[in-house]
Amino acid sequence: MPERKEKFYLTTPIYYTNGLPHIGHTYTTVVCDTVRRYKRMRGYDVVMTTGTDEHGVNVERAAKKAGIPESEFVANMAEAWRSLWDELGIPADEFVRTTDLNHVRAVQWLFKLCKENGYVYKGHYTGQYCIHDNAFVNDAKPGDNCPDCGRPLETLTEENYFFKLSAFQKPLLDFYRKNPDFIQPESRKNEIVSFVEGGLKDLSITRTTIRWGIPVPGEEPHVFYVWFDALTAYLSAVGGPDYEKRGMWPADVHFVGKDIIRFHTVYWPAFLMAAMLPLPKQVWAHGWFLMDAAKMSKSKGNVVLPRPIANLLGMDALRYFMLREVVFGQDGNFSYDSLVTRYNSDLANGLGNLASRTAALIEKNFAGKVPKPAERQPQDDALANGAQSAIGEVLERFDKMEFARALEAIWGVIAAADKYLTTEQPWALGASEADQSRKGTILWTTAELLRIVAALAHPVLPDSTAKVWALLGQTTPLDSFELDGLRWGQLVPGTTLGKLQTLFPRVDKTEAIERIEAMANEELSSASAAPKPASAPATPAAAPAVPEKIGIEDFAKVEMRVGQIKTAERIVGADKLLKLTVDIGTEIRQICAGIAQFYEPESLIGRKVVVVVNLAPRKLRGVESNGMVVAASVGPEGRPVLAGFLEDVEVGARLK
Ligand code: ME8
Repeated sequence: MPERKEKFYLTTPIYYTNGLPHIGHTYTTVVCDTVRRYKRMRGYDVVMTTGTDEHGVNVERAAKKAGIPESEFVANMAEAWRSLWDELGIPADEFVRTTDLNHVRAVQWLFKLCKENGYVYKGHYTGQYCIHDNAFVNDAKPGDNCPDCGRPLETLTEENYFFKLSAFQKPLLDFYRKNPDFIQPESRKNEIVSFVEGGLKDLSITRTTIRWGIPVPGEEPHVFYVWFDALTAYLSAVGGPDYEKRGMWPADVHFVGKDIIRFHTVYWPAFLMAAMLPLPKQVWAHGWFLMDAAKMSKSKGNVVLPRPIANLLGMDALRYFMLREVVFGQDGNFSYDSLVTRYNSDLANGLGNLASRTAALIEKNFAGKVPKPAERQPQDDALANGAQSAIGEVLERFDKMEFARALEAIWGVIAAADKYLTTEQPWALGASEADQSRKGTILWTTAELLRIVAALAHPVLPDSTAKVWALLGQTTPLDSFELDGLRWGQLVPGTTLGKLQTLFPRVDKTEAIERIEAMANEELSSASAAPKPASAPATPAAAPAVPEKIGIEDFAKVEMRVGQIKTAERIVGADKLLKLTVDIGTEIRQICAGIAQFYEPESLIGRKVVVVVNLAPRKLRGVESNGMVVAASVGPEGRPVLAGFLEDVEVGARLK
């Protein structure tokens, strides 16, 4: 049996759906994709997860504003995120939506484990609440106004489930000590360690004032609150309760921005410890891309969109810029000016020019076939040695997530080759045998160097390096090429070159910036004009839109009575339906109800329910149903919860 490759599981954050992706989100996803490609080239079995965080009050509000049900709103947004990642060539292997049923089950399972192990209890949460927006405002003080609508806040107390985060201070500190690489970069680790040393308060993990969330089983109206729900997505993407079968958990690295490091390095390991599940190996928190020293945000109107840049300069240019310009872990400034400057200098004049010069010279002098190197001179060896030692350095830099340094080393090799060509001047050599042979050595050397550059830079520049690879007549796919086998000297003389294509056409800076900005403005204005992304498919609504108003006479047409369930049984071949007999005071009715997945038949006997008694009879799966038992449809999965009464009521009483 072939040995199983070593696994590597990495994730981006699970992004919020109340906005569309900008280059900040693109940055994390590009980093993750780069590491995925790199690890694949090092022989790992890699899975990358991204996804959308779709619950909470912000989504409730955004959906309301768009005039569509939440389920439809998030389906459209998730589709917009997913299709943008596809378009940009950075799709995840697993795209998890927090409204996916698998995820809902995983969150409920994690909660159950934490509760069984004694780390969850019921308590009360008091906070500043906006009646108008139906939401608590974090960090507000009594007397504050709502930051969203400006109305006065009220102090409100609600029942919540709490997670005993306070019990994890010591276990977390021990864990950080035993796993010194868990939090990266080092500077962030110190910050987290002092935060935890300062003491941890228990954490409210459910809400009763939010409707759009994952229900806490048997505890409605409790729904899970933000982080307990979202963080679990990393686990639900690779099997949830069945994670052992897939063999990917624990994650090898979670890539996040510094804004959410605390949730990933304090809450998340604590939840997992409480559930006695394996902990992720590393959390890497990078810095922010800033615009004029401010964090990008839609409300500030300073967002940069990835699509216009990718359309004009190519996605490789954006990837290169993001990873080269900023030291990974630190903040960096984004400007179109430096983007286009780097594009022209490093890509058009650097890699692009070296590839086209080399290919054109081989084409002209050796009929498009890689020449054979002859006797080497010291300058050839110097170039070869430089490229060979760059291999080791670049791999080490990638291993440490030092992307800018890795690229610097690769571009150092490119610059050396440029210099070499300029000094050796193969174009000035004549047609004599000695000159031809020297020319062959020079051009083989630069072509071999290009092959090494293409392989090393592939994780960052997947499209253009694949073109260089094909240009050099290499037939094995570059993305499965094993970097461990990369050595100087493997380019086979006589290999036929592929077709020369311009990799990075030079652009005029002012014109390029104008065009990118014009495309971005167009995209931003069409996104704000149409809340639904054009490409998104319509999805069935789980929650109804606000219905038209009706008069009392219409309501009076519906006759509802108190009924009592006498018998309940499953229907063969219909796994959602139960066949009930219900006493409605005047008679016993047979009624089918779509509640089989959530109620055990025995538990229903004797229960008093609300029955619509004047519905026309109909057949469900061949069984006659004469009436309807009323239930609420709860949460994203539309879980039925039977309506009932707190006081004892007489069977047959009419509801008015
Ligand atoms: O926080 N520069 O989602 P989110 C760099 N749903 N990276 C940036 C950035 C910027 N200017 N802006 C955003 C959430 N990012 C939660 C996460 S995870 C279980 C739940 C990136 O849509 C960066 O990775 O607000 C940051 O942490 C993330 O987007 C925040 O994404």
